[in-house]
Amino acid sequence: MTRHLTVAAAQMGPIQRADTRPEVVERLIYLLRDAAAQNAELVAFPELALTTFFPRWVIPIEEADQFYETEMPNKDTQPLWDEATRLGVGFALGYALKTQDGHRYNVYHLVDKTGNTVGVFRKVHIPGHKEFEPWRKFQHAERLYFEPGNEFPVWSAFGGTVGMAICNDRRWSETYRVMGLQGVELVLIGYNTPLNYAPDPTQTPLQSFHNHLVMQAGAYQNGTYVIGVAKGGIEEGVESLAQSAIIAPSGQIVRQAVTTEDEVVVARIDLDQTKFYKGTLFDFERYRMPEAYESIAAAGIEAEMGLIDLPEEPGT
Ligand code: CDT
Repeated sequence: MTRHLTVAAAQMGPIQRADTRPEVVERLIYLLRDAAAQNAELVAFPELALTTFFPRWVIPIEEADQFYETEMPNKDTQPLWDEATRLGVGFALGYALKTQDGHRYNVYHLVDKTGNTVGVFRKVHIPGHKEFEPWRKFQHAERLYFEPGNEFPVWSAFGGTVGMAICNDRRWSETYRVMGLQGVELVLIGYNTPLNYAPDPTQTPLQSFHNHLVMQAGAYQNGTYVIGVAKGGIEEGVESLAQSAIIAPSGQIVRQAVTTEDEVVVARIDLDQTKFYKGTLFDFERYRMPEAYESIAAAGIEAEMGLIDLPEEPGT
C-alpha cells in the first residue's frame, strides 16, 4: 500500500522589524506558488512567519500588540488563504496570537486544501526568560510574550495523522512521544534558532547538529515523518540557523535546504512508510514498557540537577 503526499518546507530568510505584513505575505505567496509548481499539497512555513522574531527585545507587553494577530485570516493574510485555496494547497503558518480574552500564544495554524482550519497548535515549551537580562547581546524573552500551551494533539488531515510543534518543543522527546502515542505520521515543526546560545556558548557550534539530532531521533523513535522549517539568516543583526529538513521515519534526512534565505524544498513522501517502524521495532503495543516509565510525566524531579550560574555582567 502507498499513501503518497507531496510536502514542502518553505524556509524563510530573515524578516526585519521594518518589514510590513503585506511585504511578508507576498514572500509567503511566492514560496507557496514555488511549492505548488513542484506539486506540493502541503506547505509548512516557519515559526512566527509574519514578523521579525520580536522576543529578542524586551518591551512593555502593551506595546507589543503590533506583533500579534487577533484573528486569522485577517486583511493582511487573506491573500495567502485565497491563493492557497486557488492552488488547492494546504499549509501551516506560525504566528503570534492574542486571543479575544487577552491570552498570548505562539501558534502554528494548519489549513487544509480548501482554506479551512484543521487545527491551531499552541507552543508548549517556552524557552528563554521574562525580564531584561543585561548580560545578553540580545534577549530571548519568549516567557514574557507567550503563555504555554498544554497539549500535543494530532489531526486526521492530508490523508494521514498530522501533528505540530514549535521550535523549542522539538528538543524534547516527550513532544514526539505524546504524538507518537496518538499514531502521528507527520509532524510539522517551525523554528527560529539563534546560533549564539548565550547561557552556554559551548552549545553554539553544535546548533546545527542538535537541530537535526532531535528531529531525526523524534522521527525514528516514533516512526513518523518530520518537517523542520527554519526562519534563518541574519535578522536584526542576529544570525539564526537555517537547514530546514524533511525527515523520514527511518530518521534519514530526505531533503535539506542549502541556503539561509527563502527556499522551498519538496519531497514526495509515502505515509505508509511509517508502518515499517510503527509495526516492528517501535510496535508500541508489543514492546513499550510503560510500567518502567511511570515517573516520566510527574512534576517532581528526583535528582539534584547541578544547574550552572548564569553571567550577570553586560556583554558576557
Ligand atoms: N524559538 C525558539 O524556541 N528558539 C529556541 C532558542 C533557544 S532557547 C533561548 C530553540 O530552542 O531553538
